Amino acid sequence: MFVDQIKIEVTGGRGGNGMCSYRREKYVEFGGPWGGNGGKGGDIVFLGDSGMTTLYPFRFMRHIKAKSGGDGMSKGKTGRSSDDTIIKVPLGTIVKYENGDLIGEIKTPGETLIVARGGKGGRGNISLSTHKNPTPDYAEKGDPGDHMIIELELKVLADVGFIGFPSVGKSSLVASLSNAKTKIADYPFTTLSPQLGMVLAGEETYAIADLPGLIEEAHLGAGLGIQFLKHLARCRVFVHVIDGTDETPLEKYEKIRFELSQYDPKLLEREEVIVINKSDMIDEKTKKALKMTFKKDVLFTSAITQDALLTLKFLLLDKLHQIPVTEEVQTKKVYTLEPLEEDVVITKVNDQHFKVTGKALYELYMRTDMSNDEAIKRLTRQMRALGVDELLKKNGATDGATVELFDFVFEYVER
Ligand SMILES: Nc1nc2c(ncn2[C@@H]2O[C@H](COP(=O)(O)OP(=O)(O)OP(=O)(O)O)[C@@H](O)[C@H]2O)c(=O)[nH]1
Ligand SMILES: [Mg+2]
Repeated sequence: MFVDQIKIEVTGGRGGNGMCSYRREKYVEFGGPWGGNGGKGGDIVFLGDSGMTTLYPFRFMRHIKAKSGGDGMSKGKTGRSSDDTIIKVPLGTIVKYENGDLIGEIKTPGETLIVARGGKGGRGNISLSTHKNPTPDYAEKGDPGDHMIIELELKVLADVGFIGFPSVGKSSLVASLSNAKTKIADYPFTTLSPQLGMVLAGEETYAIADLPGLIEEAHLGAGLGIQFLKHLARCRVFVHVIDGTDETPLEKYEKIRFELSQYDPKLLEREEVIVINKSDMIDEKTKKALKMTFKKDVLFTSAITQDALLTLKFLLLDKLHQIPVTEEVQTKKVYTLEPLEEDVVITKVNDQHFKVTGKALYELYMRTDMSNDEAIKRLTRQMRALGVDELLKKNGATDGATVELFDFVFEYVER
């Protein structure tokens, strides 16, 4: 079993900004606030898809961003809420935060998991009007969506295993078909342990395994032995690679089959594709003779000229479609989640210099249009309500102390 892992950045959609506008109509005597709320930003949602077996497609999407909500409009109209961004993932995908804590796991087809939430829309000045301030001069900005790096992990079983004598070109074929970085050389036993590669065939993916070479009496320990054949146990299809320049290809084929049977006779029943490689080195007459010898379908390939590799790729996909995946028992693991971040956190930089951060403050700050004095005044009131002034005082702040609120700096005023 191999572990396919990938890190990606996700950003939920930003909420739309609230609108600040006033009603001005010919026959309406008193104008009033008229600005609507912003719409919600889209979520990023993972959806379990039984047709996928690898995380390979994620290599092409390093950063997933959901759509922003629409801004609020005049006449009290709410901005449009954004559609969620739905991303298909294979069953068994485990999603974690960067620190390793679990976000969730997708186990069944159609199961969904929100991995980044879109931000709430900001309120327009209609919603913000109160008894005390019936015509607010400001509106809220939309909240930013969740933004983080997440890790996807999938325990991958190879769908296809490449077997054959040493130096027939197994690694060369696997490297040409997939993203595997497997060692290729002209001496036997170049590949010492199974290597996994992900194949992208159209919009689908599957996993292939490059295996070490087998030789006669491998079951008695010759060469690298046969223990690595345990990796073949769950492969749904084998590609049996033969060197086209070999003098005794059929004998070699049967020798490999014998070694397989020594590991487990059931392996002989597995669906297989016979590939005669190094086709660039043999002429038509030899090909005809080889076809006659094998009396079965064979595919001539070349890792050098890439001959028939596309055919092989889709032939394997076709076979995989016909053979169902057997249920894999997932090992359970217990995760602990990090405690939620505090609402207000005060850090003392020096005697009269403080930094204020925290979850609730961050939300308020991001909602505030810092270019609007009225909006800033409101933020100041909200901060007081959260106990920020009190906490600063407790930490020794006196009139004129510097307070950093994210990227905004102000002076502390004692009350
Ligand atoms: N001419 C030609 N040479 C090839 C082809 N495929 C592989 N070779 C060469 O054959 C040699 C062995 O290739 P590998 O891919 O390492 O063979 P392998 O089957 O993985 O060998 P082991 O890992 O030792 O079992 C290398 O020198 C390759 O360049 C082919 O299609 N045509
Ligand atoms: Mg190899």
